[in-house]
Amino acid sequence: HTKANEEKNEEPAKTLGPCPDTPPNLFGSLHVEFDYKRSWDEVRKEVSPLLQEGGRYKPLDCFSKHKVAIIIPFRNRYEHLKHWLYYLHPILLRQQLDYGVYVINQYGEGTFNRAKLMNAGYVEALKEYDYKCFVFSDVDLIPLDDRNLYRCFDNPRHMAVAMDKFNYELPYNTFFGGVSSLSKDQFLTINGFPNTYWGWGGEDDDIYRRVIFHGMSISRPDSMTGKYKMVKHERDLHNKANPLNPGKLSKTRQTMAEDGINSLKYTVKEIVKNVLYTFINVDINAPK
Ligand code: UDH
Repeated sequence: HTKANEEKNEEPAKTLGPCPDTPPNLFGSLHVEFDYKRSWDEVRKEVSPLLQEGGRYKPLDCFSKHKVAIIIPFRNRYEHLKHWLYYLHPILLRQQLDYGVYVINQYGEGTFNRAKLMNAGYVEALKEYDYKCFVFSDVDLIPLDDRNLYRCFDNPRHMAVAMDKFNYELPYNTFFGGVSSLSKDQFLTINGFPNTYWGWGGEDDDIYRRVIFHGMSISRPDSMTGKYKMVKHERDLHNKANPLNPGKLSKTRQTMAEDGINSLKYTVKEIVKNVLYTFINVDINAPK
């Protein structure tokens, strides 16, 4: 009880104890369905009372050591985003994270580039807060178990290990697609993600190789905890499978040092915050 506090007539500052390592109020397996078309108002009503502007949250009753930015590469998938926000915010709250949700929108109609958008998201999130951990998530993937923790581990983590569309199995052993987490240090160690994978395919395998080539291994939840449900969809416009991408993988060992966060170029067109997320529209110089 300090004199300064007395003069301002304030309570003595209380320091919060650390949140428990295992969040105490998790549900376990979850029911998820995409048939119901809920309105944005419903989503906000359900999840926003506890959030701060920009889709930010930190626990009020304990100190969270997990400062996590969730990065979603995005263009024109608002129905999926609505499902994502409706299901994920309550999960992230229960996991007692100090987190923010960043929707990184690719400006214009050019060829999509998932990995470059995730690089831009990393840079932009760090301008806002001292995040130590980055979860990179496709907009259409919802975890079916809240014990799948959206935090970082001793090694880069592949989280979407059992997706419904792959029969709840890894499609192949080195798969690193869908949802993953890397600490700031791990991300910088691999020079971030490649910027040069335009269109669909290959970038997730390049990231996997970067991790292995830097002497790290992949951490994963078990196949029960790591279940995901994907919102079914057709291939988007301007994101065709690029036949040039697979061939680039044989060169990752050479290219990773100069193609990554150290060569990233983009411009921010706008940043818009609402209660559910921070929307960052970026021009990544996409080819037509
Ligand atoms: N994304 C967008 N907008 C796009 C393209 C991609 O938001 O126009 C984002 C989104 O977060 C998506 C992620 O990039 O979840 C990955 O893209 P994807 O969903 O196209 O990749 P996926 O491998 O599907 O999941 C490929 C098309 C499958 C077509 C199957 C038809 N039966």
